[in-house]
Amino acid sequence: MTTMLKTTIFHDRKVALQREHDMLIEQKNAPKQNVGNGIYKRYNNPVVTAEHIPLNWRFDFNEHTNSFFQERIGINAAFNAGALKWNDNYLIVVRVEGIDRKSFFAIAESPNGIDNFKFWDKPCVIPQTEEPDTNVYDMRLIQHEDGWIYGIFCTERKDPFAAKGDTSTAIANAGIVRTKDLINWERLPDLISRTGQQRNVVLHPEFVSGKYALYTRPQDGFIDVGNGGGIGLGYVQDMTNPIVKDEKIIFSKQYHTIYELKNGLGPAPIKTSKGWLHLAHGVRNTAAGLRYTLYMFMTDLHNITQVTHIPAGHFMAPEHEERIGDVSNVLFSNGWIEDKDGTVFIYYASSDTRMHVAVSSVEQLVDYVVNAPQDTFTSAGSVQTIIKLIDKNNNL
Ligand code: M1P
Repeated sequence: MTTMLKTTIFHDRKVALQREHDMLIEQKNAPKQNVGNGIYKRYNNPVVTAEHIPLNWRFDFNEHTNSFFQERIGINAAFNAGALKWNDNYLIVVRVEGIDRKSFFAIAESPNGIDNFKFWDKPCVIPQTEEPDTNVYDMRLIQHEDGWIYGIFCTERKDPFAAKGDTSTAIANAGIVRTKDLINWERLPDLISRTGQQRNVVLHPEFVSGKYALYTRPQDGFIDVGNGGGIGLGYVQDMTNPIVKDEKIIFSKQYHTIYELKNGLGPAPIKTSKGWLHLAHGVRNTAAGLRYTLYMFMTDLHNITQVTHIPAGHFMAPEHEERIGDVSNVLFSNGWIEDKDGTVFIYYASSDTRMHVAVSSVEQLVDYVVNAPQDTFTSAGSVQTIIKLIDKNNNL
């Protein structure tokens, strides 16, 4: 191929890709046109996908070393993001997964929370502990009343006791970083708890009796939670020496529910006058594999171990294109933002592939959590719940 032809390819591809990328980032998002359930509004477009990753993270822009303007570093997915309002903008710390299977964190920022998410210049550099992480993912960002912003994420390493030839068994634990500027991250020791593994660990935003309160998800194995599981709560005296004490399960997995197999907390809870609003995911097994849906519950304002309200079933389940991806039939959320006016931006990922937003308000969410009926755990009970509503409506 002649040098001139190569130059044409390089320039044509570069211009076309840049145009395509700009159009994607600048695309306006709008709420779905259906009437919906009155609890939240989904939006038409995903807010962040693998294609949103800046071109200069993926392409070598030097014509001499990349004459075909080929993609040098592939990105597989952008999902499971923590979220935070920052200088009037909406930030999500995205789990970006390369085609090499390694996940890392990168911050994307939007002026309105629903579109125009642009990644910061570079991915986050997370310092290592003495035992380096093999893979990191699912960061929860928590603005704690102690003045720090904490990032609690899953750190995954190969199981040192895996049998010879077993190249997949891993151990999951909670890694902890803190920052004041979201650029410089201080790595603290990994969580020390009594259980074998931990994932979905979240810091409560306020002190509880002078201690840090951590929501946990103890598990026996890497995928299976085993006999334990559930959403736990334990206390840490000092985040620089994070030993969880008095870990107790406050929300167990339960037979014949959407959290039958396992569950885990999503973002840090939102404080309301009625109690703490929680968003979590529940997992059940089906003939088609695991199904992850989102559900909500509320805990007492003064006793955060006390679950006060649990609407039956899921709050959000994967629908339409959300159902398909790398790990299909999964919705997962570890980030939401409450605005001063009470608007709540719920950032959720579908099928371990892309990020979406749904918009609600504290008032709508509290109304839902407090007034939607609880699970009766039997079909006959569900029928009675429906008949009660029909009768109530008939008596109007
Ligand atoms: O693949 C679905 C999810 O599986 C895990 O969540 P959990 O520990 O609750 O089963 C995590 O790996 C999560 O990142 C992933 O989205």
